Amino acid sequence: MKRISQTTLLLAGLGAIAIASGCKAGKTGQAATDEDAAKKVYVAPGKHDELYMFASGGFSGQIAAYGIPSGRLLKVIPVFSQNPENGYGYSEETKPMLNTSHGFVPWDDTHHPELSKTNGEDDGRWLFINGNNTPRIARLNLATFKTEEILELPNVAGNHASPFCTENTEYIVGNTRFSVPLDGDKDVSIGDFKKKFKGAATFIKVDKNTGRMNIAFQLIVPGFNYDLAHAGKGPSHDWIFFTCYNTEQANTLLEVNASQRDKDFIMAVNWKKAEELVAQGKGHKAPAKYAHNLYNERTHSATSTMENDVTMLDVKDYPGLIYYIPCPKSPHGVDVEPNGEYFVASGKLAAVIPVFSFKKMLGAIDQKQFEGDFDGIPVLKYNTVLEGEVQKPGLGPLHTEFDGKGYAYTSMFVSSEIVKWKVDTREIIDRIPTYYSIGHLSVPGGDSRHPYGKYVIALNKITKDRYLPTGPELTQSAQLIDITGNKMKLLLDFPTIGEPHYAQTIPAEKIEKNSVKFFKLEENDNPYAAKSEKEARVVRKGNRVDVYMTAIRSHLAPDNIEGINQGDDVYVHVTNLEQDWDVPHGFAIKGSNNSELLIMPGETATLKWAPDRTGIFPFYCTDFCSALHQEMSGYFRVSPK
Ligand code: CUK
Ligand code: CUA
Repeated sequence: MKRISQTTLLLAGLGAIAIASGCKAGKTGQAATDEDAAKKVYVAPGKHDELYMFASGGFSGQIAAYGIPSGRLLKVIPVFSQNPENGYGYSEETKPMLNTSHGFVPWDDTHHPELSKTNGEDDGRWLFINGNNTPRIARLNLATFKTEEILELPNVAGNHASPFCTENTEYIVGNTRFSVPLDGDKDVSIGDFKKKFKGAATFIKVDKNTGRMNIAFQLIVPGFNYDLAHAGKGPSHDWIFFTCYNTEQANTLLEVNASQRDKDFIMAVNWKKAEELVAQGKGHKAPAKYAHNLYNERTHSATSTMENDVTMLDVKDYPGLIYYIPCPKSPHGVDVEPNGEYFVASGKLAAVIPVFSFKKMLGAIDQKQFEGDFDGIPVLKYNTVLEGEVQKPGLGPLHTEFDGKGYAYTSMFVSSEIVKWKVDTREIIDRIPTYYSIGHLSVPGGDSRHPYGKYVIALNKITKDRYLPTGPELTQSAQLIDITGNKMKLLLDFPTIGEPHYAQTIPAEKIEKNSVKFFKLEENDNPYAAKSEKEARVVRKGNRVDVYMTAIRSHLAPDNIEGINQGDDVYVHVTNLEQDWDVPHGFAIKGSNNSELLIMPGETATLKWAPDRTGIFPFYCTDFCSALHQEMSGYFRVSPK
């Protein structure tokens, strides 16, 4: 008890010191001279950035795409949150994307973007991202920068250890941050945590061609707090590693209850073996209610399906499926180096960074080097799996990425710095302060088999004095650091949206080459599409009115609409007839309680409107699309019932 409260004080104190001393250094910056740094981040007008960085929008629920090295924000891609800017989650076509077993949930908390991989390399096809709160995983298509699929996870609360993918995107995983009783087990006392609360390591099969996700199986694992994960590669291809804390299984995470043990665990899962067991028909179907939402790029609309069960394997019944590896105090990140031999965990309350050997792990399993078991699951001896420790790395190690040249970069939350160390000798080479309180960091391709390297991007939690003040809430921020030399050099600060927990960064050419410029009108299968002005019309059925509207520079058709009554439900289906790049049209109606629509060329989108009073209601195009943009408007006349 005494020891613990001292730890708490120590950490709190050191955090304050780090921020205070950072403030001083922050005024001047350091390392690279301003001129050198400016040259390295300057992207001349009309020129493109070298890389895309996809950063989580944190509690905005979205993803943001930035150009690197300039740090310019290119696009906010709506994922889990409604986005009035383009009608995502407001249009009739996209509302089903936000459906869950709890109904319509138009917000979430995103943490970890994950690029799809082929042979362990980022392939630029899809980007996955977790919804932490109402547990979901989304898949974005990087040809269109649209969210195409959202899958809810049953039996899980706080989908944090997610969505990390295996080497060929065979699976992406999720797991529970807050252990809860399984969905079939309702109304359980919170005091029954140890007996009834479980983790559910979720394996989602990804279709090679379409990217479509389906839950293949869930592993019932002990009720800990599962934090992060990373899949093996090369020799460790068949395995995936999860960190977990609160191995005390306390139902309150006060340090006195949940951080007592000297070590928590890394959970090593042999997913190949689990896959084989499921193929043999092992496991059981368990009741589970979860939504699966799919966007169709031909109809430009989403459908939502509710699923009823899931295949579960209780790991207790299948020896050899998982092992626990002790890991110093409350491990957070777990990262696998490019060769797939070493894996690194970062205990945020730990004084060292342990580096484990996959070969040694297999050896220890072979020779049954167990220090005991947890609920029947073998716990390997720390020293039999350990390759070595990075000594005195700093305070609060969180996450590690790799440059492919034998170096690792670890973020230090409490001492606000990045530490560069050599993977094979675990010797510290360099350190650089970050402003302030870094969470994740991103080296382009830094979790792949062949990192691109060149930069590390610090994703920070606090900005204090780095920018002009904007009231009590300041921007979140990222920092671009050059890693081409021996010493890291700070090049640029740039603001981000929401909290940029993690980002993945990829050479631009991998995305650019697939980029879709517009949707083909002849391929538009939306049932409400009007493919020429001749098809523009108004159709009434009872109190439902469907307006089939077209938009083309510089005309909305029809543009004078009478015969609407108060109490009608009006569905305005706007088809953008343009067949050219970068010509969206917008659509908004006075007093509508939905947002606007922003319709891409060749696309159809629908705004539902229930006029609340009689009168004349103008509508107009909201996107300045041509010299005659102001002419793209019209009137509704709403008459009494
Ligand atoms: S987390 Cu934010 S610093 Cu949600 Cu991956 Cu580690
Ligand atoms: Cu169309 Cu402005």
